[in-house]
Amino acid sequence: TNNSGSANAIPFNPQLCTLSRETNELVSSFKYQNTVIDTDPSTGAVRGLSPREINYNFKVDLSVPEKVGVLLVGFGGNNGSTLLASILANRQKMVFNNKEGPQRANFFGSMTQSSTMKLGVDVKGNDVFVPFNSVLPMADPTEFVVDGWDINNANLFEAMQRGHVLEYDLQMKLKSQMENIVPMKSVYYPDFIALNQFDRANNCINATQGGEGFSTAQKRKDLEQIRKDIRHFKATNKLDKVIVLWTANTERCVDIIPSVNDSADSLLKAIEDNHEEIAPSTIFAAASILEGVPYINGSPQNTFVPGLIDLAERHDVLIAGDDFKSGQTKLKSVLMQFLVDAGIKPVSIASYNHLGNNDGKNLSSQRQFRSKEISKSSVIDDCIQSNKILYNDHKDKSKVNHCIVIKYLPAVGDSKVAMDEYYSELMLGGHNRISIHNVCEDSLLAAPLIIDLLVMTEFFSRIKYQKIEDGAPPSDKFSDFYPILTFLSYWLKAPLTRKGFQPINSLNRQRLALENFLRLLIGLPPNDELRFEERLV
Ligand code: NAI
Ligand code: DG6
Repeated sequence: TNNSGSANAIPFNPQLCTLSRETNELVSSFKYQNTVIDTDPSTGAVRGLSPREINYNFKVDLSVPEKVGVLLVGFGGNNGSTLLASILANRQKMVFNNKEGPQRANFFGSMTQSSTMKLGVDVKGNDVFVPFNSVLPMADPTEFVVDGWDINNANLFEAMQRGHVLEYDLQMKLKSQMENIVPMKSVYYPDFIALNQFDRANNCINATQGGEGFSTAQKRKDLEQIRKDIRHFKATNKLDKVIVLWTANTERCVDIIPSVNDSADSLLKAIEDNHEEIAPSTIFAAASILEGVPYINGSPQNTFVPGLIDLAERHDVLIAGDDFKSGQTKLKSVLMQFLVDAGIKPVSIASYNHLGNNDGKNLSSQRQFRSKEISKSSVIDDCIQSNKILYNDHKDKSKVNHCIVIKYLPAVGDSKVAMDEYYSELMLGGHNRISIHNVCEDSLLAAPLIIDLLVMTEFFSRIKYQKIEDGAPPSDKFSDFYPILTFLSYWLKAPLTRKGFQPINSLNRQRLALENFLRLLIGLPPNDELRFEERLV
């Protein structure tokens, strides 16, 4: 009863799981239990409870594909070049020097590579933790085949140097491998990213002849070229799977217009018609979906308009977004939950950032900043909605005054400074002020998180489920996950969510869902922290 045949794999619970040696698939049974609450619509008072149980079978393909390909949009940016450098450095177990002496390559900051989760207790009742990625077989990111597109033609060594993220000695050790890699030509429609990026655009498939301008009149052709790039990448590298991830500049949001981007058909027609609300990110997302390749949006723009979601549903392709949740917002999604769950009432949160990298330069433009402001603001919504004692409609006190400021200060480079003040109401009119000052290389937070998004997307693409209806005969028909992969919300600021459902932003709730899902796949019950070994005699 070993889940992959490898030496360090965790055993599974044979009472709830069956391993097929023939197909190398693990099937687990799980009774999903929830409670349906009947509330009074006018007062919110609970009128009744009905426990609900649904039986599911989950099937995990335990064979990790040998070759997983990753295509980054914005490959030559700080995140893109840092990601490639981290994969190469870890693949070769590099040791490099900084002012503190020799440093070993690692993936600190990656939940899948560097965190553990509680599996159970030992015979004495003490907790036992195991590496997160040891519970079931997951792809090894050091084996990812990485390529991508950029509107700028700098090679990846130049891109890494330009980013000022990595230590000089590491850059030199990676030079010979990175200087031969040049991003593929990309799609540039100037209206979507800041005007201050214009000079960077020298590697574009839609450059006009002579090279001084950019055509926005051949969007269907641009789409076909990106589709061709994906197919070519897959074929030439003999890849089993490919994932596309947007880590290019933040775009302005698009307008959602009936008959333009509100359905899959209208969106495809709008591409054909070169509609002005078709952004480069729309082209990349549509190309990926049409090629059956998962697409992750690491930036805040609303790429996933209803038409794209419809397209993903139609082609049954995994999508996730929006905007990596790396530093300030990740902390906010913990602190907000801590305060509200403690019964303390945050009344204002002021979040300031200054940074000097190209991301900051792009965000110094109002329309691109607005995309970021929206995603950074939404992260407190679920906490506010969860507590009607603190946040109700009386005296217009249902909201937190929440402001987001981002300033571009070239001198600080990639070392982003984030300052936050949480001002909260305590009992009997008292107040509490928490101030946070957080400085680090932004891309050293983002790259490990990109690794996690890729590893988990590949993992979820190997899982299928079936719902067991009462009295129905056994069936071998299993379904894929619903395309919007909300299990990835842990890594995303403004989680894209299925229509009709509210996003979960609180980090601990997001992590709990991931841990419990891994547990049920090996036949273990959800982690409840009841600790009766200790608490009951
Ligand atoms: P960057 O500015 O260094 O890199 C972006 C790259 O995208 C540039 O090389 C640019 O030439 C390229 N680009 C722009 N438009 C493109 C297009 N249409 N096709 C292909 N390439 C294009 O930015 P960085 O720091 O790497 O961040 C990337 C994105 O990730 C930004 O949108 C940022 O807001 C987002 N993000 C970053 C986080 C972090 O912690 N670093 C966290 C959350 C989101
Ligand atoms: C400044 O806010 C620039 C942004 O791109 C952020 O650095 C990025 O979105 C990360 O934000 P956070 O809030 O997760 O640290």
